[in-house]
Order: sequence, then structure tokens, then C-alpha cells
Amino acid sequence: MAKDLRSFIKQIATVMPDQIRMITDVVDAKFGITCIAEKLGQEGKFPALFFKRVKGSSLPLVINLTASYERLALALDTSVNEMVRSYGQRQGNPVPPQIVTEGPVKEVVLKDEEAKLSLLPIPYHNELDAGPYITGGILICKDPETGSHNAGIYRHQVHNDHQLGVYFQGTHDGGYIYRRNSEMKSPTEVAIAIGHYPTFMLGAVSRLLGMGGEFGEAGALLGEPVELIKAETVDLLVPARAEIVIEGTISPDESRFEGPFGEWPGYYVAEGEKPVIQVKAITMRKDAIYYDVFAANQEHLVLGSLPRMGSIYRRVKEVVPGVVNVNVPAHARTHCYISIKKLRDAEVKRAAFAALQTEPDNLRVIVVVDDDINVFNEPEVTWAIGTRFRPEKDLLVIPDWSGPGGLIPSGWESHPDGKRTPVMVSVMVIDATQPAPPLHYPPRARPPKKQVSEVQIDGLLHPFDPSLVES
Ligand SMILES: Cc1cc2nc3c(=O)[nH]c(=O)nc-3n(C[C@H](O)[C@H](O)[C@H](O)COP(=O)(O)O)c2cc1C
Ligand SMILES: [Mn+2]
Repeated sequence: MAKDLRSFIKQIATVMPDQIRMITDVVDAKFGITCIAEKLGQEGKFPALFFKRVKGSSLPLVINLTASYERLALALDTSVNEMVRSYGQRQGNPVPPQIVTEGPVKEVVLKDEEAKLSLLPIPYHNELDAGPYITGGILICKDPETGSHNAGIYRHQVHNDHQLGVYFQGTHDGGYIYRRNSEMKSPTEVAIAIGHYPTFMLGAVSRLLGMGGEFGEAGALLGEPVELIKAETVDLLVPARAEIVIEGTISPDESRFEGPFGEWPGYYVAEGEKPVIQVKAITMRKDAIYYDVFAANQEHLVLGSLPRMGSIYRRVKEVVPGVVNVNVPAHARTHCYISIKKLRDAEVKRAAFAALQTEPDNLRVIVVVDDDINVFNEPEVTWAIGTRFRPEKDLLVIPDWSGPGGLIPSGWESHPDGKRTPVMVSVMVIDATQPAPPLHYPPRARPPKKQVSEVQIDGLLHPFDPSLVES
């Protein structure tokens, strides 16, 4: 069966039924949806939430679908432990997309005045957000130089029924394409695809070298070619199995104030004048499901982190073949833990630099550890820093590595009048590995490994009997 948003929802409901919950009460898209998700998050729960009825729209909505590594690992058909390696390996083997002439995303075609954004249940997410935002849309546009399609997730404020904002950050390709077109006084044609199999979203957020290639990447992660179909009003190919596609153009000389909006570092950042998308058409399935990402929350982080980890793993592997695993923790996407089977001391810096090159704007702290450390178990990473890191030798600070600016507040200097100016930011590398070869260190103290592996926990543990301690 071809993979899409609904096939994934069905898969979760079948394989991990506890991980999806349905709400049948009518809920307001203005904070109602995110407040329910937030309340659950405060209890440490991040199930996918399917809202059957959203006030003012006939479409249901799913949020938090991609808020857990366990579910993303399922989408990749692997385990959390293996997902980074699996991602990195598949990234090297793109599967070209397939062009089709029919697809469910064309069941409803609305053009011009009929194409109203208010038909969609677009939520307000965080308290000070300037408006409803499309947070899970994949923006597709074409490189004017090569004609190749590029895709990435970008935030879109809803300005009114027919206009959206777009925030192109730093060096991202979407922004490059827009700026190139604008220099030539040409409009940029765009399509925003909403709702697909999660690996499609992951593919769009991959750190690929050069422009475009995301559809091939998504195919590699999906395990089948992405089906593409011609858009109605713009010269672009769009995913035929998406739930919804919004088509439009960005004029080279129109801008509008966008933001504030709560971003992944957990702050309202990057408000200002931004380009405007004029909506030309909306095409969708007749029973379309609206896919939303809970911005500035776990879902935003998890969805952003896995493509980074996978991309970093692949790039580190090119220079340090003994790389074992990479973790960019969702709660601190500024950090990156890399475990390596080290042959030579020089490999630590090589691994760290490859990670920093892959993810130049957002990483602040790189920790390199040996292969006995599970980078997904942070107490082990901390233990390695505590017992193997010698600050006077093993700390490297790289001043002015990235910026100026960015989404992390330390990339900005605040002034008494409330204004902020962008500054360069520094990064640090912590070498928490043992010196190579790792023979100088005494063995780690542990009970006999073989005997531990033979212990059967099932049937061994019983409820404690309080009568044993009654005086
Ligand atoms: C949920 C989510 C929202 C994102 N929002 C933005 C955004 O508003 N602006 C931006 O520049 N990048 C954003 N990103 C990151 C880009 O999608 C990512 O860097 C992508 O690789 C860019 O693709 P491109 O360089 O091919 O255009 C977001 C990522 C995620 C996961
Ligand atoms: Mn790209």
C-alpha cells in the first residue's frame, strides 16, 4: 500500500494503539488544541491527538503525530537505537520520484476566491503568536538556475483568507531561491504540501548538500518513490498523496510584518518584515485531515532533530569511519553527542567539525564519547564527561563560529531601548573520550556481563510484603 498520512495514522492505531488518542468534543483551533496537548505534555505524555471536530472547519486535525522518536522509528521501519544509522545509510541512496497523472490530493480543487485559508483548521499555538500558523507544511519551489525542485518546512502565518507569510532563515535553500528570483524581479512560485507519511517530512528537513534532492531523499526514507503530480496554477510538481496542497506566488517586492511566533528554542523570535505568499489554489482530498506540528514544543524538536542526527551521522562517517551513533537531544537541539570507536585522538576534532559543518547554525555544544557510551542515555554522557574529560586539554572553544543572529537568543545582544542586534556566536567541543589507544584506563567496574545477560527479570520481582518491616 502506498504510504501517506492516513496509512501512518492507521499503522499507529494498529501497532501502538496507546500512542494515538481521539477527541470528539468540538475544540477551538485558537489555543484549544495546543492547550490540551500542553496539559498532556506537562504529565510527560505526547500521544498523537486526533481532533475529530474543530470549531469553524469541516476538517479533522492531527497534532503530535510526529512528537516521538518511537513513532518516527516505526515510520523508518526500525528501532530508536538504529534510527540514526538507518537514516544516514538511506540518505546515501536516493529513490527518484514517480510522476503520476491522478492522485487523491486533486479530489477537491478550489481556485482564486474559492481558495480560502479559513476552510482549514489552522491553529494558534502559543500565547503571544501573532496569528494562526501553518507549522507542518512542506514548501516546494524550483531553483531558477537548475530547474530542480527544492523542499523544506517553513512557518506560515495566516495574514488573511488569501495571504500567508513565510520565514526563510539563514542559509536555507527556499530563501536562496526566493532571493535569486527577487534579484531578477521574478515572482517565486510555491506549493505547500500538508499531511504525508512522516518520512516525507523528515526528507524535507534533511541536511543535503546543494539545492534540491529532497524528493529523492524522501523516497529513500519511505522505501518507495514519492508520487508527484502537476500543480494546478503553478509550474511545480506536488505530492499526489498529500492531504492538502496550497499553491501560490511570492512577489519580489511585497513584504508584511510577520510574528511574533514561538520557535523551537522555546522563545518568541524572528519577528519582522517577511515575504508574502498570495494563495492561488487549494487542492485536497474530499475528507482531508489537517496535519499540524506543535510549535516550540516536543513535536517541533523531535521532527527537527532526527534529520539532523541522520545527516550528521552520514557526514561524520565520511571522516571517522568508526562513528557509532549520534544524538541531537530533542530537549536541547543545541547539543550533539557523538560516539566513536576511536583509532586516533585526531578523530575527535574531525567528528566534531563534521557535525558543526552539517548543522552550522544551531549547535552550540559538541560532546564526543567512546563507543561504550550510549549517546541516547544522557546520564552515561554526563558520566563520561565527569570521568574522561580534562578541561585544560579536552575543551575546544571556537569563537564566532556561527551567526550573526539566528533563533537562539544568545545570537543577539539586547539594548536598553528593547532593540536587539545580531552577534556572532561561539561553540565548544568537549572531548570526553579516553586517550587512544584506550589501554591506559583501568577496566570499568561492572558485575560479570555474561551472568547479567542470563538473569530473567520476569517472575523474579514481587510486590514488597510490608509485614516484613512491621515492628
Ligand atoms: C517543524 C519545523 C518548522 C521549521 N520552520 C522553519 C522556518 O520557519 N524557517 C526556516 O528557514 N526553516 C524552518 N525549518 C527548518 C527547515 O525546514 C530545514 O532546515 C530544511 O532543511 C530547509 O530546507 P531547504 O534548505 O532545502 O529549503 C523548520 C523545520 C521544522 C522541522
Ligand atoms: Mn534543499
